[in-house]
Amino acid sequence: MAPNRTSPNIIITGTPGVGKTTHAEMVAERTGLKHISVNDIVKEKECHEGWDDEFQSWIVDEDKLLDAMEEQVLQGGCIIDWHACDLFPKSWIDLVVVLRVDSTTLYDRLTARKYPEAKLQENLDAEILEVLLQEARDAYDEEIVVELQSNDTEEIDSNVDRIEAWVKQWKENNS
Ligand code: DAT
Repeated sequence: MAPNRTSPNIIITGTPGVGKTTHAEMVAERTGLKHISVNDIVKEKECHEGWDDEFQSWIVDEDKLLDAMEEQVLQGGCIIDWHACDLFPKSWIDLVVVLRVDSTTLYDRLTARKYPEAKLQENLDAEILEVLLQEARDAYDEEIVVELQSNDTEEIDSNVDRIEAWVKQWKENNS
């Protein structure tokens, strides 16, 4: 089924600290697609039911969030940067990139961010148990879900090259 858009929508997902924002910004710069930071939308458009103090994060109102994003995403050309993916309708999404990282590296990144203990542990467990990868595989067709490693800057470069090439191919196939 051909989507009604001339530029693809990509989700870049994974456990916090895995490198989503870093990748999304670089892919946006290379491809001209727009980086959509879902965290910023949740905050700015108040798509939440308050703040969870223990986990230091917003309690997201998913319906409100989807309403806030729909118009822009349906136009295509969005790189959606978030630590969850299964709320987005399948018809919105052309590629799901799940970034992965070794747990010791993730521990260092989240410690540097001064995550509280409960949140640090929850996220390390989620990465080890491949929660986001499973969520992506359960929610989307397997051929659009790609798992990429994000342990060092060389991997960032090769991931960004790969996503850029995919965008180019998608545009050729859908022009
Ligand atoms: P996220 O958006 O998934 O929370 P981020 O892009 O903010 O992650 O990255 C968290 C920190 O880790 C940031 O200081 C950049 C660094 N980082 C991310 N991916 C990396 C990689 N593949 N190699 C080296 N550093 C990386």
